[in-house]
Amino acid sequence: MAHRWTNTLTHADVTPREAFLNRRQVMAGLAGVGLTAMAKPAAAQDGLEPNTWEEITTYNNYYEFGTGKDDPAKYAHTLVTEPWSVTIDGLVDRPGDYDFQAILSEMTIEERIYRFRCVEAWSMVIPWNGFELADLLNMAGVQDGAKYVAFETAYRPDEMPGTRFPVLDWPYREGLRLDEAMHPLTIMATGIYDRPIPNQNGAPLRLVVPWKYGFKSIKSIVRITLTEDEPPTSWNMSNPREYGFYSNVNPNVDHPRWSQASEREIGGGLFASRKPTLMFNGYEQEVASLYEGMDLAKNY
Ligand SMILES: Nc1nc2c(c(=O)[nH]1)N[C@H]1C(S)=C(S)[C@@H](COP(=O)(O)O)O[C@H]1N2
Ligand SMILES: [Mo]
Repeated sequence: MAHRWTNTLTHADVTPREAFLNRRQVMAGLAGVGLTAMAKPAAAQDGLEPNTWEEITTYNNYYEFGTGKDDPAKYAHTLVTEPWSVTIDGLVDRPGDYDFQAILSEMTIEERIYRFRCVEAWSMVIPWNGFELADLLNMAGVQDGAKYVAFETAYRPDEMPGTRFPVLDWPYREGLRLDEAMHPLTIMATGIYDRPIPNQNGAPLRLVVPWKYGFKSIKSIVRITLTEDEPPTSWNMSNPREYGFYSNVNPNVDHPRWSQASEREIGGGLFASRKPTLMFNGYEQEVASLYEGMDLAKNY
């Protein structure tokens, strides 16, 4: 899909970001020619300036490879991502082990440029490639009683040096309410800047929920389970007072140890001023209705 356009570029040595920006210009030029194949998902994505490939792939949180921001880029290459399969089980019509390549062949890969806001109050803009989680769940067939979706990251101590330390209760686990999981903004990312997603960013497939704090966007997923009850999640288990199940980005609900009203933009430079954090990370129009009638300070 998107690769075709990238391949029309003639410079061999541009960075992924330059190639990407060039391609977007090409796309803009083609807009009136009837080539409408490019996905145009969230209206909110227009006007966002993506971070560089370098920034996105060297400043990471992936505790299975260490707690330093530069640890994942240094150590995550040891993770073996081929072959890869994802177990989909629980309340589904077609439970089983789904091969990653087989999944890909069924899915439509789109580009989604999303804001990404870590609970630690830094942020980036990332041009993901991926497919809607809803399409994958529908492939497995969600049963009536399902209310939540639980996710698990691979747990391979031999390939993940950070898991030798009890920083979290491994494997890393996350979860969503079913309506959050089925929302069209929720994607499984398989690429960045039209390249396969690097290991440090969660290869070969990771969740991206752009209106929630980054820790909800679980990496290198090996299992997806449809459940009736709210599943246990890693950060909530480790510190329930600081990290709730919902973890929607909210400038009005502070973390017990710091303000969430503003954020530091990665790549903004040492003296850049902090930017105000937006309700639901700027996706309020799209997702606020999911939480109607809920006290967001209690359901943090
Ligand atoms: N398995 C796993 N997934 C994870 C994490 C992790 O440590 N392990 N860190 C989370 C946190 S805190 C953030 S901010 C994002 C970081 O994603 P990035 O490194 O691609 O920016 O991944 C999330 N997913
Ligand atoms: Mo985070």
